[in-house]
Amino acid sequence: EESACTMSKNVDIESEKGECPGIRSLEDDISQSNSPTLAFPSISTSDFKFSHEKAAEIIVEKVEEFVDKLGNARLVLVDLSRGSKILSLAKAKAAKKNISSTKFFTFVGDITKLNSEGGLRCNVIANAANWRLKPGGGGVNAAIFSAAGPGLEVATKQQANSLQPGNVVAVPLPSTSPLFNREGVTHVIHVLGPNMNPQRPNYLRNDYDEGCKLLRNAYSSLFQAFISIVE
Ligand code: AR6
Repeated sequence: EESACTMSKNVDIESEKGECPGIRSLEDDISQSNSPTLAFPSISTSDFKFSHEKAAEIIVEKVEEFVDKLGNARLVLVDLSRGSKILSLAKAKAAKKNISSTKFFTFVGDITKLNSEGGLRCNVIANAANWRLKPGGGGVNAAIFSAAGPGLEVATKQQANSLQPGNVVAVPLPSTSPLFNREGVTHVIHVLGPNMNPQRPNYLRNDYDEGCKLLRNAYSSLFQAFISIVE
């Protein structure tokens, strides 16, 4: 018979493995909670080549700023691999600031399969979008548009045709979308982050004063949009 230990979910929070024979673990509480939850990828740190260190600092600064406005809602930073540098940086910085791990935690998994594969229900997910709000292009944007089906592009178009760096647009998902049905996602919030990749539009030429300002704006707008959806 499989023990609770081997069945534990891949929650990237401080694990309570030592208490594994217990009936409920912190991991179970977090996965099974019905609290409104925003899952978000680290904006700009892959294709857009933004500094991981600076991005982690800004993520945790913004989480700290919004944590008291969340009510019973939660913020979850997601990335694909256990070795994710951005997850470990953010986790360490959040711990230093004593941010409650029930309000903010990191999670390893595909943001389009959090419920079905990770057992983590998130009613809102954020997308690291491109300025045209178009499907494809790789990264989390391609994954979200593909998993959501064509309904996301249609619903996005009804809200906006393009996005400026630092801005977001919240899109209600049609109930026919597989992301809605399978994963329980009701909204996708597109975020356009600052770009440090010379091959992409709005290249900031390593101007981190401007870049950090835009990334702060992006997370403020994202967390505010999430709060507006759930309150
Ligand atoms: N689930 C969770 N996290 C993911 C997934 C996934 N399925 N896929 C990637 N990540 P990126 P950016 C993480 O490159 O840097 C696109 O082409 C990834 O490891 O998706 O803001 C758009 O069209 C990283 O931590 O976004 C834009 O043109 C984070 O998501 C451009 O890339 C963001 O990586 C945006 O670049």
